[in-house]
Amino acid sequence: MTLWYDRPAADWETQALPIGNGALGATVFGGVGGERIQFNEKSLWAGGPGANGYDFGNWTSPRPDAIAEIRARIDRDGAMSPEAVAARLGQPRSGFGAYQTFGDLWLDMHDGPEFPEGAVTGYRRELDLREAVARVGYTANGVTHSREYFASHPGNVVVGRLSADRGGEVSFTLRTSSPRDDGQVSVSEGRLTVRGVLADNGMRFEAQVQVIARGGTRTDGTDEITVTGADSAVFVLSAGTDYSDVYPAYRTADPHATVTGAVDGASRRSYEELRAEHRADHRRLFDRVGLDLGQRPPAVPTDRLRAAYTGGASADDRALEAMFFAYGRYLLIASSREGSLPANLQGVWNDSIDPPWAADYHVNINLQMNYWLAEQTNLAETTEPYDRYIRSLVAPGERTAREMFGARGWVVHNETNPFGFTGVHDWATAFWFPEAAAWLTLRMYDRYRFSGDIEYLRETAYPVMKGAAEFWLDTLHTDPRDGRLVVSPGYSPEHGDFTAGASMSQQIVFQLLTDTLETAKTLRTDTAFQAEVTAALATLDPGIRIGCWGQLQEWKEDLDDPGDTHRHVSHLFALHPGRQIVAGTPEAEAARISLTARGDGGTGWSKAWKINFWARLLDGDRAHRMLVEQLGGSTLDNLWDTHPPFQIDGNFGATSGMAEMLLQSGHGTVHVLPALPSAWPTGSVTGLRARGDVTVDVSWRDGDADRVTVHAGTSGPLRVRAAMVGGRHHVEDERGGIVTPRRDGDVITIDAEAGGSYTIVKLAVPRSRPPCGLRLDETPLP
Ligand code: FUC
Repeated sequence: MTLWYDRPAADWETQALPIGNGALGATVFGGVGGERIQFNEKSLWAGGPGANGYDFGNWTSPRPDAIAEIRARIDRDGAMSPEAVAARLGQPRSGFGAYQTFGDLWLDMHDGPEFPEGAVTGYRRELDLREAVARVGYTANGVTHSREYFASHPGNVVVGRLSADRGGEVSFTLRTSSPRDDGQVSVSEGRLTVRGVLADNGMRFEAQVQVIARGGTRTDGTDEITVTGADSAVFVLSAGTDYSDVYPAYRTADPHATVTGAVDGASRRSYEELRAEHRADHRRLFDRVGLDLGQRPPAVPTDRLRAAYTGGASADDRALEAMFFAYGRYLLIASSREGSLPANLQGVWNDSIDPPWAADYHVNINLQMNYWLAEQTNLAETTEPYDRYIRSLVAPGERTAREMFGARGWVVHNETNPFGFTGVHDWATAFWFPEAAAWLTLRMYDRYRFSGDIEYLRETAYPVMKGAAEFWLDTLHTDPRDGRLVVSPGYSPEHGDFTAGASMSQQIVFQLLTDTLETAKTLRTDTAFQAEVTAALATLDPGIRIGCWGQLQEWKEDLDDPGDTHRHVSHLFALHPGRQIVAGTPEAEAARISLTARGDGGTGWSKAWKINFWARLLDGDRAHRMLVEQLGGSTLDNLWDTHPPFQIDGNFGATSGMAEMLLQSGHGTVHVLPALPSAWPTGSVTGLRARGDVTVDVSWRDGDADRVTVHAGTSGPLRVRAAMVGGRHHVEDERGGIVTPRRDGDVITIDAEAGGSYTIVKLAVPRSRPPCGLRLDETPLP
């Protein structure tokens, strides 16, 4: 579980190695003559309050009838071009801002040779996923140098240590730089401080780095710190801003005290202590899941492993796949921890002041995809920033709902920022997606389905879901063609014309109203509201239609072009992440036809989504083929997903897809190995989570499970589907007692007790024996 390379990174995007603790991120280059550590703090954003012209994307001039007019025109003409709609409903985007790099930390090595020209041997740069540590090691002039870096969540610091196998050999100068040049640098007592204000929006920021040398001398310069002849040296970095996620000001206290506290606290402790605490914190999450696909530690560096990858039968190919799966989990832990913003388009890593798509929160697929893996791969804690962020969108989103739509509830459109941008702009094919709020809340209900946590459902999920549902109760439109309730104007993400009742719009609203109604019933609350939702559901168009070439229609009209390979496959929302379409039904067959026509190409996230789709269609080999496409064509040397450029959703979506191949649980049954590809004949996985508060361990051989353990978190009937269940098997509890489940084909139902573990063991088919009383050699000849 280690990415490794035999040379330093020359390029940030494709080669630098990421560490992070949710709020802080850093990328390590591992140069020999000089180290570069680019770093981030996730709230350092231009834009928002204080930025020129920012008004949350709300219309700057009132347009009382604009949406009604567009609706009427769509009713009359059937469709409208995105450009025509944007001209009426859009407006130039101002003050949206962009995620900012904090800067770079440079360690200029004294007299260190350059690589590869200098006499350097044994160079290795690595990222150990299990320890969450990046390391650099090499030998130069007879001295072996080692560096280690990690980002501690408990300490809120990035920590680095430089050491050598001979005393007095650690000598370097530490300095910082930033592409903005808006920070004032000062140095005192081995601490370098960068402090400033973003010109764009007045946001205050501060970073501090404390340098602690063991042996040798430390010299403070005006804007740098020099260590000479030390045995080893440690630096501790923390950073912060005065951002707060509270509408409308989005500002809190100056970051100085928090940053000082974090650096003081960590500086008082030993490196070993900090590292042990970090290790325990990371492994508490990371170690919950283990995947064995028959891999062995590869003998070649990770860039060559990836270049040689074909998805064939080699142990190296399995190693890359297992590493990629683990990397998705690693990246989520590193970019989404309690107390900070959720993972953005680049997680937490960004080296630019003008990153692609502002490294923002796109909510027509991307932010949602970032969290698909969280529950399944046993990282529920990483969703705290997501929940908090979605809740923070409600206040600005209520204003947008009221002002633009005259509706209750809350709304957000195609993409947003940390400052409650819930309105619109005017890029014709990517500005209108009011379904985003609904889609975002569905993950919260799903969290309840995984955990069964009713407190969470009541306090956190339901209020947000209810607001999203109220918005649609007020905004749905009666289609004059058939009297059904539809979303209008509606836009299937980034594709085609504006119409009424696009499939994805309908499917999302259907799922939202269904989940919200179920929740209100579960919580026994809001009877009048329940009646309103029930009435809407009775006339809502569910958005699932089979078209003239057998495809699932993307629009209410049968408009799909079989030659269209657009990257968004929005109309299959009901298959994944939705749950209206179930494998084996005519609608699933139509989804398969659509998916086949769309092809195996697309951007990184598009391929990742397709892994999930094929897994839900229970086609393991096709899912695996998409994984091959992803690793072969949309993955960089540092195993970051590339859209292109680098965009992290594809990492998270692919890990989710691999989990969906191994375990599904959408329909009241824990389905074990639902889409196992022939490329993974033998293996095991531990710790995956299923809905219904179940944790699952499976081992398989020759393409079939031979041992499945389900750990029940709550009492009640637990349905398990597995091919092995159709053959000879028995079920035992954690004490080895035999359990007698109810059987129905390849499904068994166990009456589980909370805390109980039940293991289904495949039994060998008995070989035919000679008749009783005869010894083998006496067997009569035929
Ligand atoms: C969506 C996609 C694009 C890109 C952007 C960040 O709008 O359609 O491909 O991923 O998000």
